[in-house]
Amino acid sequence: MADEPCCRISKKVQICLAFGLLVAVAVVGVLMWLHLYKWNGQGTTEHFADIILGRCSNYTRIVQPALRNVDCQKIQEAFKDAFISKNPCNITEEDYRPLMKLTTQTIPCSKTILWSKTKEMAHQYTRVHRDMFTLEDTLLGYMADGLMWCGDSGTSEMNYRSCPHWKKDCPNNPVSVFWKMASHRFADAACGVVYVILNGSLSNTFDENSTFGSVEIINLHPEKVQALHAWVIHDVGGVPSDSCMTSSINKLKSITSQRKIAFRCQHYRPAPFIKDVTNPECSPCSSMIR
Ligand code: NGD
Repeated sequence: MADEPCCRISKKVQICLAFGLLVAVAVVGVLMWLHLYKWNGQGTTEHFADIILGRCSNYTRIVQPALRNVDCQKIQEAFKDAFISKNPCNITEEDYRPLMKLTTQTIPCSKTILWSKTKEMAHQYTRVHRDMFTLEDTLLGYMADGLMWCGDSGTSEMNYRSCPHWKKDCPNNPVSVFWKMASHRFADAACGVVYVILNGSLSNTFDENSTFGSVEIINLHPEKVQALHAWVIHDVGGVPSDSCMTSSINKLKSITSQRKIAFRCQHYRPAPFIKDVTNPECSPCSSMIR
C-alpha cells in the first residue's frame, strides 16, 4: 500500500524522461540535418577518394604510360588533405600546393586547348585528335573532372550531403579554388600556338568573367605563346554568320593584342570541326564556313 504513490510518481517521471529524451534526439537530428545540408551545392561525389585513386591509376597506366612512376596513393592523400577538416569557405591555393607538386606534367608546345562553354565539344575534339590536350586530358583535370568535394572543420569526414555553391555560398570553396589554380597552372605552362574553342551560339562568345576570360587568358605568357587561335563553333541550325566579327570576339582580340599575343579567329560548324580540323595550322581549312 505504501509503495503505490511512489510507483505512480516514478512512472510519471519515466514518461517525462522518455519524452525529454525523444525531444533531445529530435533536436540533435534536426541540427545535424541542418548542418549537413547547410550549403546550396551538391554534396561530395559518392566514393570520391576511390574515384580519384582509380582515375589516377587508369591515367598513369593506360592514358599516359610515361607517368607510370607517379604515386597515386600519395596523390589521393594530398587531394584529401587539401580540404578535409577545413572550413569549406576558406580554402586557399596553399592547401592545394602539395597536390600540384605531385602532378606536374609537360604538355608539348602548340598542343594546348582551352575552352569556354564548349566542354563537350572540346572533349569530343581531343578524343579524336589524341595529341591535343584540354586541362581534363592532363592527370590533374582527368582525376577531378565532373566531381564535387568538400569537408568541414571539426570532422575528418567528407560532406556527402551538400557543399558550398560557388555563386550562392562562397567563392573560396574546395572545387572553385582547385579549378582556378589548375586552370592558372595549365595556361601558365602553355607554349607555341594556344587554341581556344568558344561557343558562337551565345551572345557572350567570349565571357570576361569565365575561367578562360578571367584566369587563363591573363596567364598566357607572350614570351612563350606566339598566338592564340580561337575556333568559334556555331549550332548546326544556327543562322550562318561570321561569329569572328562580333564585339565579344573583338574584346578578346584587344586583350590579346594588349598582351602582345597574336590573335586569329576561325568559325566552324560542330561536325566538320570535330572530323576535319586535323591540322590546326591548315589555312584556310576546308571546313571553314565563309
Ligand atoms: O568558380 C567556379 C566555376 N567557374 C566555372 N565553373 C565553376 N565551377 C565551380 N565549382 N566554381 C563551372 O566550370 C561552370 O559551371 C562549368 O560547368 C565549368 C566551365 O565553365 P565555362 O563553360 O563557363 O568555362 P570557363 O571559361 O569558366 O572554364 C573553362 C576553362 C577551360 O579551359 C578549362 O581548362 O577553364 C578550365 N576549367 C575551369 C573550370 C572548371 C575547367 C573546369 C572543369 N573541367 O570543370
